[in-house]
Amino acid sequence: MNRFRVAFLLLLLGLAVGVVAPLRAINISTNQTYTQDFNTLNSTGTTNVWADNSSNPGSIIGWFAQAGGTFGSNYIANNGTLTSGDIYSYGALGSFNTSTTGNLAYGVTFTNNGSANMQFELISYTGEQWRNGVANQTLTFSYQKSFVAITNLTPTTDVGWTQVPGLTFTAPVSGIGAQLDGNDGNLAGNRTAVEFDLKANLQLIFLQPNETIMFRWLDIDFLSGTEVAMAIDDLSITVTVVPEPSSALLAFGGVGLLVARRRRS
Ligand SMILES: [Ca+2]
Ligand SMILES: [Ca+2]
Ligand SMILES: [Ca+2]
Repeated sequence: MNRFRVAFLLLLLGLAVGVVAPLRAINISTNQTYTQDFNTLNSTGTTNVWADNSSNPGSIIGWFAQAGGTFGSNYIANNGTLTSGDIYSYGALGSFNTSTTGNLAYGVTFTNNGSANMQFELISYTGEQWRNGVANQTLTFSYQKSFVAITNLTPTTDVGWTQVPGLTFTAPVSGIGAQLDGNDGNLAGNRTAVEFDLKANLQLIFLQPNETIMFRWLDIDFLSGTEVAMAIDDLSITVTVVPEPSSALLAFGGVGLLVARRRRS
């Protein structure tokens, strides 16, 4: 049996027992800015099928949405007037908690499929509020890294997640009086530009070759009050290859070598 046939059989065996690495969604290996405007989410309907990390129409590759309770794997396209607990499309990716859904979370994964370390430098998005409620409700931003695929947003816990407070969105409007009509989250007073320069703040997030990261937005089920509907839109994530420190050292060493040679000559 030649080597190729052995390799092929091993691949088949791997597929059969599920040991071949699962699909990892968004690969990064070069300097790039990932953007997402969520405009491919369905804009009508209350039973739109949500599939994690899927290219199905109405879902988005690399994106996950999960509930601490249940949301039925459907999402609702709406303008803030509905109060069913669910994942929502407001032209943005959002959520509204009830006791049935419990906490809701959504997030996006990236995998470093290159040979160099990568660093996340800048993350920005627009936080939109599509329904009013009690004050100070947030979409809490955090991340988790692993050398195996991350598919679980674990909406009921912060264990294993590292928060980046500068990227948490706090709903800008409070006041239950306006509750009945919903908000237009695209209006200036109902949205907040959230941006955090990880590089300038010396909080670069590194990703080693073959390592995966999940960025998570968590919407807590606010048990003792009236829920706010929040969403994220116009996300931008800038990632670059970590500069090789050795190249600077090599250049320095080269200069040293040159000096030594000149002295000798
Ligand atoms: Ca949008
Ligand atoms: Ca929007
Ligand atoms: Ca909430």
